[in-house]
Amino acid sequence: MISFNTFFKKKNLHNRSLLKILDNIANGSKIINEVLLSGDPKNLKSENIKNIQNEDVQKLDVIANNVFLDYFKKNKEIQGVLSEENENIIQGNPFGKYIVAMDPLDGSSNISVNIPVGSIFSIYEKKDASISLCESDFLKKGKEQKCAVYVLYGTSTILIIALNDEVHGFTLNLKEDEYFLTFPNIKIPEEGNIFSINEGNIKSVDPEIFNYVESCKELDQNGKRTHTGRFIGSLVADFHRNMMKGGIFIYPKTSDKPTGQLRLIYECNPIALIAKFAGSKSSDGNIAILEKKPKSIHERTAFITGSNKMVDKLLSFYKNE
Ligand code: AFP
Repeated sequence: MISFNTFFKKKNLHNRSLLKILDNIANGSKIINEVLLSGDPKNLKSENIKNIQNEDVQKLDVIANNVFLDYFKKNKEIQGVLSEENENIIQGNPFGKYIVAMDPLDGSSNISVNIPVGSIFSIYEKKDASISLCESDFLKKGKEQKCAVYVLYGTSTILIIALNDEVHGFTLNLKEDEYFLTFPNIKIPEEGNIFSINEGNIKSVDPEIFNYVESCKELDQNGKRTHTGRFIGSLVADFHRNMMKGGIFIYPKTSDKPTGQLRLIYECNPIALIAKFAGSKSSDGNIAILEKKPKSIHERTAFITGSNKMVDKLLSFYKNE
């Protein structure tokens, strides 16, 4: 078995600065995994609660945020962090070569019902490390990302990395307390039969999305279904299943969320980079996700990604209007 660190040595990845960040993410995720598996009932809450001393007990997204921030703040390679949990950017080492955007615990409303959650990371080079960090450093197109990572805390804990045009998956071995390469060189199947959308929103989405979803429900000549619908409500879990099996993930603009629900910089961009390096594409229905220039750090966007042929078919509905 090839361990996480051995893998990068074999790949001749001598970028020690980046390796340190990947190591932080791997180590942080081991702690989150332990907390999730600890069986402590207070960790199963989706909201902040009081303990018996009437003290505030942090909900898990805050715990996850603190775990990763603790690592990143000590890492001299990192000049700053943008997190879903913090309104403002967090300054790191003024001379750090990288900046990191993260959703430390995505899908956290699912924790109380024992459904998989994830952590998502987007890593950029800080072009001029000597110029002090500001919000605009995070307002970059997703195609400029150096590396993207997610961790999925599911039936096992896996870490997926997109780097140098490749995507690789590692599974956490609890006995060894180490990630090992289990899914080398992941490619998204060109075609799939899974569609993932929150159908509670279907009456307020673009007609193109509505029509595409209707097309997924068409039966074949034998009256059998052509597609299957799956929506967990944890982006990482929904995307991961579709990446491995073939499918499309859609979170469009809705009446509740007129600009979409998902965050561009630390949710959609890293997933879109992983999709790209795994051979596929992502769009908001109009423009490629990786080409979008964010205007604000917590910006939301509509998001479509998955198997090439499914994404192309959906986008063809927009072109035909
Ligand atoms: P939470 O982290 O607040 O649970 O949100 C999860 C999420 O951002 C993403 O993981 C899901 O795909 C999406 O929201 C689900 O949103 P809906 O509940 O509106 O379907």
